[in-house]
Amino acid sequence: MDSYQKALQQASEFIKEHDHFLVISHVNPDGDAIGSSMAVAHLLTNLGKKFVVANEGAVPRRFSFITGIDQLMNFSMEEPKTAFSSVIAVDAADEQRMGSTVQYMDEGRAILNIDHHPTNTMFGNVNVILASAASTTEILYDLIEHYFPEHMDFKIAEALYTGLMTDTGGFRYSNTTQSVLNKAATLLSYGIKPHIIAEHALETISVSYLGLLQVVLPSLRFSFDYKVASLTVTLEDMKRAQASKDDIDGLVSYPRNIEGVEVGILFKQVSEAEVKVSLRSKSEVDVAKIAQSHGGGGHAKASGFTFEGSLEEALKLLEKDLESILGERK
Ligand SMILES: [Mn+2]
Repeated sequence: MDSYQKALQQASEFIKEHDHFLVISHVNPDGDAIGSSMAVAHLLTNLGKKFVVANEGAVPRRFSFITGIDQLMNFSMEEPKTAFSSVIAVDAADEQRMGSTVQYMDEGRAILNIDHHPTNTMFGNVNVILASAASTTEILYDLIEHYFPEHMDFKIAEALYTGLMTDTGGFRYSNTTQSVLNKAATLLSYGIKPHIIAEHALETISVSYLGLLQVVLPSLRFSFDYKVASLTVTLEDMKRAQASKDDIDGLVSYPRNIEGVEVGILFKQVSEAEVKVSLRSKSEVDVAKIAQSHGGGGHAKASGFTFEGSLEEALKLLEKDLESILGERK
């Protein structure tokens, strides 16, 4: 049995042996974080276990179609009644990524950590980390298929598929493997409708999203002979477009998708002295390394970090980083 199979077995034992779980993912949850949380929640329900599934931050509207999503508590809005001694963390690379949810854990808590981020710090008592997995839901698929096959159902399939689909950019990114498509195909046998999930999670755009795009597009900036493109979202832009946090997700695809561009960047001003930097790579440039060198994390092709300083300073910092990788600025 290889180490991944062994970890899956330990995870199955963790789930069987414990009860009254706190199920959490990362702050500002994406499709994989939410899909993973809900898949675990439905599995625990099917096993007759008690749990609270929660996050710091609201569920983006495009994921509100997921069956049972009302169970997902937003800990920045409401607090749980008790602390938890058994925790299942999904799609969270480190304890900071879980935000304030960690304060609801008992001191001697046991954590099952399931994730696909190569930067995962192995903070769990049981760690199931597979960096080659396209999504955390792909790992959960393996876990459920091997150890809880009789509990797989429509609700779990819908949640797993959502994570697989969103983390592969609708089965288009380089992490779309034969195994991903085989798993997606098997999930369809539980009655889920891929066009409906895609319509909700990928296709639908809000009026405020388009408004924000309109305001932000003039900030498009190229450097390094059109190998790097960036967009900037200021606090003023957010106000002008009456946009919400949700509306920012996906904006980084615009610079990334431009013909010839290798690295796409989104600079998002969080406050006068804080900037969130999202990095996307289409080439050999490993953007996880850049993010890590500034205290962030992620994958080789998608990463991010928070910078303490002004927008101008953040732009300069990235230029310096990329100069050492891409050579002299042209
Ligand atoms: Mn993920």
